[in-house]
Amino acid sequence: MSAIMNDEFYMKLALQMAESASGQTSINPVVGCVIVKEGRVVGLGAHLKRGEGHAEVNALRMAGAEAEGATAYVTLEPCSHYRKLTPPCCDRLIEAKVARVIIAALDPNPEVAGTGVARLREAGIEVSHGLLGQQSLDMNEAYNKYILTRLPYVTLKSASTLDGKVAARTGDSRWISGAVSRQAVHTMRHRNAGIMIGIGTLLADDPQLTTRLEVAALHPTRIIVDSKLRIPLTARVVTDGEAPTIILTTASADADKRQALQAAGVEVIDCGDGASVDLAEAMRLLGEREISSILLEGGGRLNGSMLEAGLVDKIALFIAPKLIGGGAAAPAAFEFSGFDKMADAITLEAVKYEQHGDDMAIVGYPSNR
Ligand code: AOF
Ligand code: ZN
Repeated sequence: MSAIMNDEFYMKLALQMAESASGQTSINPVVGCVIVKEGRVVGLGAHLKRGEGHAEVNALRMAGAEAEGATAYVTLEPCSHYRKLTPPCCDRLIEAKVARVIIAALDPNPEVAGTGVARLREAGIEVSHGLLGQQSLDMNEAYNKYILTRLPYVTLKSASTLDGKVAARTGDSRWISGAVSRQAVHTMRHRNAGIMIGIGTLLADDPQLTTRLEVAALHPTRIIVDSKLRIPLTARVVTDGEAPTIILTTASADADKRQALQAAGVEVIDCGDGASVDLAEAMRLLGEREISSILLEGGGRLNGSMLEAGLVDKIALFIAPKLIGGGAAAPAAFEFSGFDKMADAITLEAVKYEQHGDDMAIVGYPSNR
């Protein structure tokens, strides 16, 4: 390993620190900061938890008086807005007499959005932005959407065979993808605020929907789409107490069942008064509860409905090199009425192909999002 020491080297370090906090900052972005003075790193910091110190504050605390005349590498534009208790990071950097600030990405938060850069420049600090900016934006995809819309960022994840099946005709589905893919999926669970499935999948698998990695990790809030409240009170997501559970239903769902679920500690949310859950309304209500990102783990019907409604921001489709067959009896990853012409198909944009053991993941952004 012989990385070249330059601005990019320090920004990469800041990005690495930011990424390590992915999943633990709630609705806030992940941000890293490195302070360098005369060829020595004098301060390192990341934003670790919403409500606690920003990256710059943590790094400046470590640097102390050494920050004077130093260069600060920050993965996101330093904030310029007054918040609950603490002054903006811009003011902190100015007070510390930092000479240069190198920023990866501007903060899309309308309260900041360029004013951080302006404030630093007014104070005579040399400022640049854009260095590895895309990497910073990529690790804050959910934040970038949520801060502007208050809607959760939805990543649809599915694991299917080469012939597009998510189970055999008997319903058996353990396992389609290999161990390496499954660990990648559990990392995705750690990084999302919520995990969502349909009642069909719950009745078939009674899943826990927790994060299971070699190391301890965070569990997302479990979200079940269940228009008629068919969920059994004995379901693991109701009884195990491992993470909060939300059930999305409709105003016409059975009142007794609703009460029993609430008594068991589950939150039941009405999403419209139609025959089935209004998914767009569901996203709005989950956003209100500060669920800023959701990992959607299907089944095919819910995947299809979310996709048709234009509510999916990103797709990660894991494909195992297996063929299971089974025709219409074997469920597929996406079920929706579809289009007459191939030219009308939903396509993935900015597609990436990743290898996970023997499996492949196709990752991209649906064109109708
Ligand atoms: C920074 N450095 O490390 C972070 C920033 O809830 P608060 O008070 O922490 O404010 C959150 C807002 O601050 C967030 O929406 C974003 O604009 C900015 N986040 N800014 O200078 C940081 N985490
Ligand atoms: Zn700040």
